[in-house]
Amino acid sequence: MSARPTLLMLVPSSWAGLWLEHFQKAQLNVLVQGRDEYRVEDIDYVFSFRPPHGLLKTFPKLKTIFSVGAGVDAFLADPDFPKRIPLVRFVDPQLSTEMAQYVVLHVLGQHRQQATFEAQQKQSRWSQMLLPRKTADTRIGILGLGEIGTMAGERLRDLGFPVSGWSRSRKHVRGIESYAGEAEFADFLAVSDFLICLLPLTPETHGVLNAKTFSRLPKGAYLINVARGGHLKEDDLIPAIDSGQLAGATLDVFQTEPLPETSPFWLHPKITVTPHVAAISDPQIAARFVIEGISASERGETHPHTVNMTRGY
Ligand code: NDP
Ligand code: OXD
Repeated sequence: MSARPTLLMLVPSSWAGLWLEHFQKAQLNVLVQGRDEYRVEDIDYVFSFRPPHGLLKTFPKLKTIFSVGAGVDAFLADPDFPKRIPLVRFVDPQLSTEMAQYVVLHVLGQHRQQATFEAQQKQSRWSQMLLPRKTADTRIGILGLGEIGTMAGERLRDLGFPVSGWSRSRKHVRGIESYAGEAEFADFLAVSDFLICLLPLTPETHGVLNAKTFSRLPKGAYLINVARGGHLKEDDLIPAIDSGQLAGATLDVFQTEPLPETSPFWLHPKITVTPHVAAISDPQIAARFVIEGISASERGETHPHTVNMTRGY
């Protein structure tokens, strides 16, 4: 029996090749689900994104589970998820930077009416009549002021937007107004001309983007959902846009992914769809994160990004 810990990669087979080379120098036995034979009792660590339900509970000696992504809802949706095993989520400044870029891109695109100018260009039309709303009057509301929400808020703050954030606990971030808990939710929505969802998906946040939430926003607010499809009550979105309560939406995540061809979101003129690409975990960085996490676990340390099973994030 080898003294090296054994790591099982539980990812789609098309992904495995992207990751394997980054584990080559690590003192680990690395196995790939679907490619390698193994005994369940030999698996010490797993890293995965959307593991098949029921599988993780079959490894009797598992020490830690690593999530390839920042969001861990797909793990906790498994009714048999072994909650006694530490689940470590991926936290990475590069991932947060790319998420913040996505948010800034879509806020600025809407704020500066880019779609209208592109349409005018197609008609060879020169019109300077579309002045943007004042930046200082365009209020940004970020649902979830965690690793990613804070960075996105800071970037928008630095561009001159007034920024607020809603979280469970009170935050103290320079230039960002903090709203905390259910009691302050309505006040937060009332000052959000852009509503940007960066919450984890938990039973408490499921469906938070719904008709009632939209009705509490200033008329003509713009929605960006970059967190999880389960946050949005999809049937409530188009009526809110068509009534003018929302000016439109940018969606990177959906209840069903890939987004079905029949979804009305694809062709709605005021909805921008991207295929869950706001940020993609970098295999080299994530492999290093897992290797260092395994070393810490072998030393008996608790990882700082261990998911709190009671909160679900
Ligand atoms: P964090 O855990 O760092 O932040 C979560 C934030 O949400 C915290 O501020 C937390 O409050 C707040 N929150 C959680 N539950 C509630 C609640 N019930 N009421 C109020 N506030 C709540 O997460 P990250 O910033 O790292 O990631 C956020 C999400 O972004 C991920 O879960 C994932 O779903 C999504 N994501 C999407 C990607 C994409 O490509 N589209 C890529 C990466 C992430 P508090 O601080 O008080 O605990
Ligand atoms: C993540 C994601 O959670 O890519 O990191 O969605």
